[in-house]
Amino acid sequence: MNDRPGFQPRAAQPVTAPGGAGCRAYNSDECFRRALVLGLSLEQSTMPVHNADIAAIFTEIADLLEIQDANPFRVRAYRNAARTLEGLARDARELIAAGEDLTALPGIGTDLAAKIEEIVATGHCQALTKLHRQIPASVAELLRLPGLGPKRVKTLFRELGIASPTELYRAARDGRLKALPGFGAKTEQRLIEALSGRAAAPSRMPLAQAARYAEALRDFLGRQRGVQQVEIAGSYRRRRETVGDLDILATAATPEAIMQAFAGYEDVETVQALGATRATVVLRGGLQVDLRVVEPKAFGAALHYFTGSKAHNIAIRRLGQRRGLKINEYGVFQGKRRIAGRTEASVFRAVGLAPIPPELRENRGEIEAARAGQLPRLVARDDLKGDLHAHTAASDGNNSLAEMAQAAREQGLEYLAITEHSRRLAIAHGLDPERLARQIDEIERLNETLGGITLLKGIEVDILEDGGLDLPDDLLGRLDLVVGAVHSAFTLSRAKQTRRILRALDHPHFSILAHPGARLLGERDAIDIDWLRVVRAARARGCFLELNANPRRLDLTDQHCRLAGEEGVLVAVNADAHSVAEFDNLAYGIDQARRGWLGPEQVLNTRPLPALRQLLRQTL
Ligand code: DGT
Ligand code: CA
Ligand code: CA
Repeated sequence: MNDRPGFQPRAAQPVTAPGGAGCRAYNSDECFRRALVLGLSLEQSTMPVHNADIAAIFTEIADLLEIQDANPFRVRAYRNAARTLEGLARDARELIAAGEDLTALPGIGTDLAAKIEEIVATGHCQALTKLHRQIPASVAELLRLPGLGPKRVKTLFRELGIASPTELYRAARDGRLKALPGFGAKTEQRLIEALSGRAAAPSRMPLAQAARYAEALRDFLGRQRGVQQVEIAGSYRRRRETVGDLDILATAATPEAIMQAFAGYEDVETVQALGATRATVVLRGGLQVDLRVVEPKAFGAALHYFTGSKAHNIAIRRLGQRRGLKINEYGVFQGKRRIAGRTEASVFRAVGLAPIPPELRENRGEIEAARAGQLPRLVARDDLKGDLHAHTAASDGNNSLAEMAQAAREQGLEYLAITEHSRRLAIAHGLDPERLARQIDEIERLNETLGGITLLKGIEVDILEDGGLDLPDDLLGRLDLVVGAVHSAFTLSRAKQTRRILRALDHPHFSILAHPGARLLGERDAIDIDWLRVVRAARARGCFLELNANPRRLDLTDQHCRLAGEEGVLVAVNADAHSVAEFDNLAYGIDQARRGWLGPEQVLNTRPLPALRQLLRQTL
């Protein structure tokens, strides 16, 4: 999980007052993001302002005032108001609409009540805007760094004139921080680490990498005393190929216990906010995690809301509005009466919909499909009967034919195609005709002795720059299937790249176009091709497209899966395993296929072997 040498887990340092419940309800990053969201949404006038949004604004005001050395009572007033808002069962917006007196709320006087009304009405707070003019925005950025609260930021700004992360990095590197009151060598070191890693760290984490943190954390939280339900919502639950942060929801008999456990979790690097029912931490490795503890009767509504996507939520809320219902993270309301929210299914039912699988919730037609009773039955891992792309030690894999066969069988598969690289890919020890011929014989011999699984003879042949294939026809004709892939000349123009792929598909023995976009997530962009032409050509030739399940590839994208499905081209979900352990990656391919609306009948390797063989013979 963490490959830093000499890595020592250590307890987190909550950035809260001792014993205090949540003195920082939100970090300013979140405030900023939310402010952005609000600013945008108000222009489109679709997004209501929630209590959390108001609380975030008040928290940021308090932070900035504190940096300015303002009257501590004023600072505390904003913090208390933020906490009050977060603890309210009803949105301030509703209270105002109902003509209720906000000053009846604890800690809210006439001044703060007016500000709440202002934020609800406009999404902005003049007081915050004014503060932003006085304090360089870059100073506020310092608040987002590990271990830096308003007090320390104030010291940095006053004593050393540090107003940006860059200046802070220089001062830390030069050893000027440890002399400051409230700073030590340890803090200095931590800041150097955080600041030097910042530029390099990608802002989104691949799903599989996030999963290693997420699943362990979910298990940990689930084991805490009094915890009833734990779900990871957000893009993680929608199984997007990368996640920005994790959004965890829980119900618990005693929220304090789970909040404390969360803040003290061994993988936590910094606690950015710790309140009574919500907290934000950053894990080692940089993944941010939000935890919210909600009431059981609102769990389904919160799960739906925080699963998103935002576009899906907005569309669902509109649907509710047309039925006179109000839908938010606390439930579905008819007037003041909560009519649904305990389960997610109850939320969908309230707007007349069958439950929509999280993978589809992108407002890409799933709501219309649910209304029409036409949600697809999505493919599942158990539907897979085989895998059509694997390597052994003969090219660049780690294991023998027999070991790969056994591992595939243990995964419940009935067939596995062995598809080594071809000679052109010398770094991968690609096979020349002679070695491929030898492997063909070897597979035939091994199949006699294997039980419960059949190895198919294949190749992952390089598609050359002109669209030709890297091995002779007669040899390719002896194989059960030919998987072709682009491993070079990634930057050809769209016209040339498309022509290259179309020529490859034209080849008489070509079966499956492997990782069609040839991208590497976060490392290399997809090749530029005319996707519709390629998909249609594949259909015309009886060829198939691969969805490569390696988490670094996930190639096809979800949208291209959907295109293939709609155009009637079967998709092969393959692990492209280079070792026995990598068959587990099939799950990520299935996630992506589901996001692409694919059902089992649209996936090639859900077919039993005889049906598969027939389909492979039909390639023209
Ligand atoms: P990410 O973290 O960038 O990979 O993507 P998400 O979808 O997890 O987004 P995140 O973490 O910002 O928020 C989690 C969910 O909360 C999001 O999918 C929908 C919901 N949500 C967040 N902000 C808003 C909002 O302003 N309006 C609505 N309707 N929903 C929101
Ligand atoms: Ca998220
Ligand atoms: Ca989030």
